[in-house]
Amino acid sequence: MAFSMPRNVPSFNAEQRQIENHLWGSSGRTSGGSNILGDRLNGFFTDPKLPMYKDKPYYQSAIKRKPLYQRKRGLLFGAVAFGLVLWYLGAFEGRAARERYEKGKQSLSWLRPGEKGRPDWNRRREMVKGSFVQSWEAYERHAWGKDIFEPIAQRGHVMTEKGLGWIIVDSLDTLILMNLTSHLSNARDWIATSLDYDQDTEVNTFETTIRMLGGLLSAHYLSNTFPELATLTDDDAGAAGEDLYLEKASDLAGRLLSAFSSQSGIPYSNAHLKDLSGVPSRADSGAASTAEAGSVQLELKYLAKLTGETNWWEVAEKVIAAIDKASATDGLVPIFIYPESALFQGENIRLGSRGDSYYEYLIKQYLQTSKSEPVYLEMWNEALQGMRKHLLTLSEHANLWILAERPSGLESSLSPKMDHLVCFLPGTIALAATGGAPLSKARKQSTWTLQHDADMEMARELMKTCWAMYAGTATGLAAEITHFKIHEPPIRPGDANARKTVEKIDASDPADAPWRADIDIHAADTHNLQRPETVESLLYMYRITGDEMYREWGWEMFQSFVMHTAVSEGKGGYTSLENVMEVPAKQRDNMESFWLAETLKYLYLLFSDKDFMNLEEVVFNTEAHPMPTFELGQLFKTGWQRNAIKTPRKKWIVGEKNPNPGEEEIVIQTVRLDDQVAKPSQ
Ligand code: DMJ
Repeated sequence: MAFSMPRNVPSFNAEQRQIENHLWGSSGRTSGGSNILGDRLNGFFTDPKLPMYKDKPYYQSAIKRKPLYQRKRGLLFGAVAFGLVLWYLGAFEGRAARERYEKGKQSLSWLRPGEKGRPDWNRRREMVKGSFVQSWEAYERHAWGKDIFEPIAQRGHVMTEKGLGWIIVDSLDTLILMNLTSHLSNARDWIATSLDYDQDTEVNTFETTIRMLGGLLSAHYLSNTFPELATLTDDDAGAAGEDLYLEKASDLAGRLLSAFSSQSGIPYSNAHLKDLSGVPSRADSGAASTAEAGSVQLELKYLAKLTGETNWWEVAEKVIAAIDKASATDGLVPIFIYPESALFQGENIRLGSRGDSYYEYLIKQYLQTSKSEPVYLEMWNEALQGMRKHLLTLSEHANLWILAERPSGLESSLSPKMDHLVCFLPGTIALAATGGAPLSKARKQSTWTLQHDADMEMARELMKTCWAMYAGTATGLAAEITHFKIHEPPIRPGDANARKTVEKIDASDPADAPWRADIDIHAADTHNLQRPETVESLLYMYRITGDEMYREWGWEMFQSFVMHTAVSEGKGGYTSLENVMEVPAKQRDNMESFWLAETLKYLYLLFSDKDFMNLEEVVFNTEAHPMPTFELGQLFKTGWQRNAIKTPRKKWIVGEKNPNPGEEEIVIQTVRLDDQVAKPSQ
């Protein structure tokens, strides 16, 4: 594919910066080293050329402020007056929130439909679809074609000059699955006439791959494989061309390819869509997040399969080979990696932000090619054992299974916190154990072992913990991050002194139920972005175990979302929350695209028949876009082998003693700062 290559890289326009300030600045926090943090925040506030979009929590509290007494007196008076205004507005807002909530509660009586006997899952599924339609129509009315939607202000914004169709493209496959023909027709029309990737802008490689490339590829798959769903008229299909989604996907992928031009093949965090250059992260000393680097493979490999172009395949697997060569201990990888040298930065290990989907894509790559590439299963199993050994611990009062973090490496202490993002894990463990088959079927296979039973126990227990993160708040919705009280010293499940985990968790349990005493939500983490990970896991757990309890938990969550995140009783769409610990919950003004792409889709599938999107036939990418499993065939094979050296490689400075004797020389990491000369990192 040929592209023109102009060299000028413009600064982002003021409006876009404002949007990013709003989005990033309003995020919560998650753990990280303070230098790393400093880098991030510096980059955030000073660099006009920010990566396009990120859905990652940041420390807000770390912004340094001078003590008040050092400021001028006038400023102090100003601040007091400003505080009074804020207080007044806050009080006003509190009243408004209460009124909104009471009104909403009355009008939402349909939520408890008075079913007699067995729950009517078809009806519940239609209610989820109803919420999707409300969200979509509010977006159509107020922000059509925009990348960001603020349902309360009833407006939208683009993230680039012409916009990227962020919400439209991310929603395509949900529109198809829900059979929303006329809405899909509008979306398709917009893509055919307005979506143009030839833009002078940088985008985040990972986010654009999982949401946009994944969305287009999934729409291509579904519309070809299930033509009876959301069937378009001949005019619709003809006008835009049969292969509209695939053509757009190929164009976009061609532009993202530049991100993979680093020495090691680890992608740079950003890609410039027009000048086709990869751009390292301007934070984190140029390091990429390991989850981001390791979560583009399903999309690129499916594109390779569809087009027969093997370069996509090679690019994708080179990344995993490089991560493997960096030699994680017990399969657990630090959350940053340098694109040039493929050396890990720091020792922060977690399954939350920046770590999560690296692990998810290991097992899903194994399933994508119909279990014919054992290398990915081996890496997944190693990591899962590593999690048991280093991260799993029990809570103090109810012995809930907690998947904690090791912010300073595996030899240092546990940090007992779980990002909501970690809740993809229970479902993924169950998926790995059975390959997506129902448990009853999987257990009859000769390959089933006691280890698989133990893995299913881990999946069930972690699912229960994620449920407790919802059941333990006033709104019934989880906070962005939940901390837990754990035993001191920590106790692991299976240890001689480990006690039985609490059997049942219910939102109606009394205030002094022991499990409630284990949950500790910090003030900075109380927001809820309508994230999907827990309902995602519920879908896997329900399909695999057949236990209806998981569907019921999903139904409770859906009701809580409707009750607290609806704008104008749902007619205005649904939005994020500031604080899940208060009722009425204060709302934020942003509807994430993954509310449509993931959360509502997973709920819809949870309430659908079990063979609708059979888990043995599709893999969902990390943005919930289903793609088919396939055979390797003649064109493709695993083109790499695992690294035999198991000790983590250390970064070193040229001229110093090589800490990796016997290995090829490692090129020192270089960081490109803006458009200046490359400089060695510290
Ligand atoms: C989504 O973009 C994806 O699920 C990603 O893997 C993690 N963050 C959001 C949803 O929380």
